[in-house]
Amino acid sequence: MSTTAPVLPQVVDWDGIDADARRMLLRRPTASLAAALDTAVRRTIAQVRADGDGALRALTRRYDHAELDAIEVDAGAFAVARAALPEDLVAALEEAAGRIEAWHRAGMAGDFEIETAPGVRCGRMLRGIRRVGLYIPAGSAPLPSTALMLGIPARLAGCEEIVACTPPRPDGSVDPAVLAACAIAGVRRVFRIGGAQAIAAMAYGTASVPRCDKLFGPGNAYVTAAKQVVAQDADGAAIDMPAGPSEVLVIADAGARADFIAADLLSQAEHGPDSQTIAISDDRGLLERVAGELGRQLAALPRADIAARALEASRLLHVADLEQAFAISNDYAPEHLILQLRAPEPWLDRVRAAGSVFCGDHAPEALGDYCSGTNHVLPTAGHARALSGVSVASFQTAISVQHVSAAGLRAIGPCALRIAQAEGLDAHARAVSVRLDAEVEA
Ligand code: HSO
Ligand code: ZN
Repeated sequence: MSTTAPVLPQVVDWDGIDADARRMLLRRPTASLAAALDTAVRRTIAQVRADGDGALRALTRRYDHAELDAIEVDAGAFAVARAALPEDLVAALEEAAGRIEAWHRAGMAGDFEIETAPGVRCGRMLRGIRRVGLYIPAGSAPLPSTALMLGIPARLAGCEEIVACTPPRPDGSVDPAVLAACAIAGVRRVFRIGGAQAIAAMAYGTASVPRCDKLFGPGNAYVTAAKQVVAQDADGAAIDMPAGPSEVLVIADAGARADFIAADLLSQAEHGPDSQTIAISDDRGLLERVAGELGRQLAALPRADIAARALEASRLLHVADLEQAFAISNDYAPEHLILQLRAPEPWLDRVRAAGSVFCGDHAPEALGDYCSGTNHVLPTAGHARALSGVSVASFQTAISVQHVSAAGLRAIGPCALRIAQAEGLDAHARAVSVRLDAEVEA
């Protein structure tokens, strides 16, 4: 733990500062990739494309200090990992998996077909993306919960091949809880590689690692940069979303508890020094008590060092009323939004942009991180303005399909002819008229 006293956030009066100061207060760490990072990641990707498994072994030696024999985890290792875990942890992972599956299943879209004109039936067929690659972080903290959050919707989507990559420990093994979670989620192929090299392996394939069509999951700056690089390459892979440092924004009324709010901010702050934590309230006294609680609770945390660095960018904003709080939140578009309000439900209509919302005093973000049922892979960095969290749909494509009878062609063909004429696309018009004419002759 660091010896210097942590810098705790001060309460800021939103109405007392101008637009520039407001923008500065809510600015996230630069989303643009540092040039050096980009160069390093491109070099790693090139190395994996050129040397395949050999490059994976060399890079794992360099970055994870592990000597790999087989890159893939042995099929027998899943049962061994599970047996090595405390029973109550296995039970908790299984319990969480049950709720995560129930929620994701309830949200699944379906196929449909309607008759858009007599003799014209148009439908949609959902298909699981054939080969998907999941990244399970294991840097400062292995995250078995992420294996559940990615593996379960992938399985429900009907993906043919689901593979996962996770960095090995120095002895070459994978965290047993991550392996057990993979097994519970239905992910049976796990590779002991991390970082940009894992993303490169899944995007382009090597002798050991199958090439994937879409890559999912959070990761450090290198993983995130690598995902963006492969997503821009037509020969690479699609990605779920640009992942960034985790964020939470709490809106609290005068009846909220300062210790609950501080605990929620700290649960996000302990993820990493660049985590973003904001609390907004119309009660200045409450926010001042939150600042005090942050200092008190921080001291007791094993990861106080990390959390203290994140708190340097924490904001406690005093607003005139809750309307203003929701306006700020919608502009910021937080990954997680916690409403510590006496009556949160009527306010839900005001929420225009957020990854996941937690209603009331009894809904800490940590429940959504693990086991309420919702997904914890969510849009950060303001992307919640236009993107959604991972769901079954993230692992599927929707294929449209149409059936047209001769009567259907007669019914809608003239419409196509008229528009083709306006666009000056004669071959389009002919593709219709040649059939209409054949109908007449027949
Ligand atoms: N809060 C993280 C998810 C997570 N928390 C995993 C604990 N484990 C990003 O939403
Ligand atoms: Zn978390």
